[in-house]
Amino acid sequence: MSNLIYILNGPNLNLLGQREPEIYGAETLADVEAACAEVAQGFGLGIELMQSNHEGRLVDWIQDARGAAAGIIINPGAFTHTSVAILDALNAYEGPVLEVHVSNVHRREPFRHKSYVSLRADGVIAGFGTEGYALAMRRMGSLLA
Ligand code: CA2
Repeated sequence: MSNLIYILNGPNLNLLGQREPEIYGAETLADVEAACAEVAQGFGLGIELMQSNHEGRLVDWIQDARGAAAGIIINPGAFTHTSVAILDALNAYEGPVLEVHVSNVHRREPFRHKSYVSLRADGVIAGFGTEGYALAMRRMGSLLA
């Protein structure tokens, strides 16, 4: 099996560190990538971090993960709350799936309280800022050990 972890990010997360720092913090997706790569290395894992504003692209990457990635960490952005297609793709994936949200979605608008992806996720991190990705990476390492 591959030692690669896919870290998938949905719409607008390319803006991390550039807008709304009071909600999403000052770190960019490149900072997240560096932090996750460091944790992954300690577990003998590698990462591939991807971001798309397009639902179908995310579905394609989840399908690609079958046979190519040992686990998926995903922040689906706003698709968290709407996408049956992403849930279906994750349900067809055999490895561990961890869901990350930078903000505490449960303290925000009611429409953010529902996650389709949580129906499949093995664990969920929300409200730990961008540190949540590295924490999820650590958990992924122990799940795969
Ligand atoms: O808290 C999270 O990580 C979210 O997945 C982020 C989504 C939001 O729709 C979810 O409810 C919770 C939005 C991502 C927007 O990312 C931005 C980052 C910086 C500046 C503006 C938007």
